[in-house]
Amino acid sequence: MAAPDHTVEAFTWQFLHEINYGQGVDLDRASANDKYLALARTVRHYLSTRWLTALRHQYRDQAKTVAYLSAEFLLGPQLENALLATDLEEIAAESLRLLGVDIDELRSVEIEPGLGNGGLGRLAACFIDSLATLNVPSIGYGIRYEYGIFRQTFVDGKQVEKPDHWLRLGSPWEIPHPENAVEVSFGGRTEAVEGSDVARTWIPDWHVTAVPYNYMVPGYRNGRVNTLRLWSAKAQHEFDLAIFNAGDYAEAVRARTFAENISKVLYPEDSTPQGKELRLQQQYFFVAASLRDFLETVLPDDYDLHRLPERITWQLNDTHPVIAVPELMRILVDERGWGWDEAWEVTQKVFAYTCHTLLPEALEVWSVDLLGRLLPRHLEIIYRINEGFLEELRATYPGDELRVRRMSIIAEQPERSVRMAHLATVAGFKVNGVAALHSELLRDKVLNDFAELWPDKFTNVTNGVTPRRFVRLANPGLSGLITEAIGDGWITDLEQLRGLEPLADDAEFRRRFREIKGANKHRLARVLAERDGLEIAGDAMLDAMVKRLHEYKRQSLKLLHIVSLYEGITSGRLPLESVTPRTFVFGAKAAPGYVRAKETIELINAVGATINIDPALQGRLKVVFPANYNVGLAETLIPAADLSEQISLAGKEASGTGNMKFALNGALTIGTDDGANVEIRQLVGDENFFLFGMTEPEAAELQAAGYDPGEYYESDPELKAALDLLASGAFTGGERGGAVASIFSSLTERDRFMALADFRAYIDAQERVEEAYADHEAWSRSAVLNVARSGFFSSDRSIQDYLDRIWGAKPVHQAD
Ligand code: 26Q
Repeated sequence: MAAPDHTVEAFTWQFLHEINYGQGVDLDRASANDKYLALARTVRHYLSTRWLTALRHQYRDQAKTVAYLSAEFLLGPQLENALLATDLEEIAAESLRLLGVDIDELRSVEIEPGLGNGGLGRLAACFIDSLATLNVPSIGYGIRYEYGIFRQTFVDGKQVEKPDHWLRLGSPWEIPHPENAVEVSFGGRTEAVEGSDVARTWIPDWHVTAVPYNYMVPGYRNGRVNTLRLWSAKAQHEFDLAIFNAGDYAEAVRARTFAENISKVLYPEDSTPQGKELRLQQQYFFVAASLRDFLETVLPDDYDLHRLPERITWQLNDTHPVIAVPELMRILVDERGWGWDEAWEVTQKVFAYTCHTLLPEALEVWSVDLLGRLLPRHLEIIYRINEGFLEELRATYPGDELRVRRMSIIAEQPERSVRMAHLATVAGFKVNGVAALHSELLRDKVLNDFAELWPDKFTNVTNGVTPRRFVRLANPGLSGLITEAIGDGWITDLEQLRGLEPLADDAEFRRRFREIKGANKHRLARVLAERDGLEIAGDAMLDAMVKRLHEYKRQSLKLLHIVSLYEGITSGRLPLESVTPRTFVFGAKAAPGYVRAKETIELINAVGATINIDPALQGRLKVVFPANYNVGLAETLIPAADLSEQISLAGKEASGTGNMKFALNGALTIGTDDGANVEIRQLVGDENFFLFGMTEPEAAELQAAGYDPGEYYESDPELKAALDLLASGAFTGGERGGAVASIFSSLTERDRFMALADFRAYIDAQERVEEAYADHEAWSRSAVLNVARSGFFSSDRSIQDYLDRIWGAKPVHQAD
């Protein structure tokens, strides 16, 4: 079937068809949601033919496929991206205008799928966009959480979480395929198989059905539509029926709920995983379903699995899907009757592992107890893999039992458990970090023993972001200006932004750049007024810190800067006129159980509430913290920013990707030498970046020598004044306990992230910012150069690096 024509008439016909027959209403009685769903389905029609072609090719061709296994895909709003990819923006606008439908109203109806926590999930979404745009045969596999990341609200300035029932009005972007459902099993025991010393029979004691929901992933105007397949858990009919027949109705319903709980909700922690059983169920659930799907649905029936490495790489997005390793071994050894060595050889050639952290507490570990109860056969296989691995280690390092213990997949302390990062590193044919510094630290610190053993296994792929969503869609003004100057090739070849460099010296270009920035600020002001009832000035410097709330990211250091400015002005140390008018914007969700993070939010809101109404400031400083920062808000906020805050303690932020989005939209970065900041600074140049703070080796040294925050507190009068003002209850109506006392003592007593040690350098850097900002022309020159020199941070480049260094897959330009 052919797609509808790219004409206003064909589009309109399709849209009205969807209104009448899809939604079953007349246009003049249609609700905004009716119209939104009809519009979405209309766009879907244009993609379907291409999608079917891609699916057919995937089955027929022998091309190598990349399967991106990720527990999170933080997709964000879909409508605009689909319109952009299909080149239907103008046609849709004209069609709806003629019909008298307000397209902006429809946009505001869309509820974004928030199926991720932050960086890692959003990266997965950028990567599938780039894979499609680069024409790489690929599938994303993940979980269709019924509830995504919680909706954040503030009550008296404190975070209160609300469930994100994003599917309540239905999603037009997914297509369920119950006929392709697969069974996933859990629990039970294992038994010896007669005549085999490696295979065992797993006799599980409960099962769930995994139902795939397909999402279209359109490439940018290249006719390719890839698939994102998200799994939803459904109770097996027989399961409850048996209990039901036994007469226990309540138990039958409970059992159904139990099974369907698996895909119910996204875990809102993005570090310090809690080792919860349900989380492990989720991991095995989506991985087992995905492997089976690929082996049985995507591959031809008679496919010789010895040749699997020619057909697939399973990319493990962090350790969350690493249970795929023993699962593949189980399929080959137990189900297909392969020998151990032959199965291990193939297994070691199909998995590659991306690590996204440096924090030891973020490395996943599962207690043997729990794993053995839920997946007894997998635990046996992990033990067996470890046996072979330790044998190899003892042969390589005779007598070095300390090393063997350090490297073992099984930890003995504090309880016997499986180290998922070790399993991933042993099984993966490649291990990569997500920025140059991060990969170095992985190699030299976190996974150093492994890098010594297998130096060639380790590599770097610096993260990137999709220019379609984060420049072209988010910043139409800047996109237009760029295209006018250098054509529109940059949208798929971001290095072309280099062509803007000479225009940094062109006064007229800079003027237009500033005009766009100003318009973006006014757009943000409108959105914040409507969305959050917040008021910001349209012309102040916009200083943004948006990211998950975590101590290592140091939102509290940003807060100290604000308090210090306020203290300076109110004490007379800083003349009011000398302070640049600024709007500080925060966006951050705290994990619901992370008390200190929640206290930091409370304090930011308290400081904001005080500063925003203090007449002594005459409106020069403003602090806003819109609740529920998400992809949609990011798209309005980032293009409006002048200053991007990337102030983590050096050696803690693996990469950061928000930093890239800001630079690409012409914000200057104030940042530490951490994660991808390092590469941003190298590319944009020191003159166009505000670097401050300890380097990673300096931070490590200070940590080792014994960091004493008291020293900084006592020796820097401005720091002391700011902290004392905070502690005095000046922002909390005289209240000195609670969040105030807690954050004060966490900063001044023992702070793993040494915020006070970088305070002075940070304040000095902020003074350099103010000076630089005062010269509008020089500032906009720097901003333009940030744009021109950030083309490297396209996720297209990241994916090309994965193709070259890890996957060995190639783009396939498909004919119909
Ligand atoms: C694991 C087990 C149980 C529950 C939750 C989790 C879990 C979930 C999400 C652990 C970690 C995450 C997310 C981590 C993350 O987003 N890391 C970020 O990844 C980005 C993309 O590579 C980097 O840019 C950031 O530096 C890194 O912090």
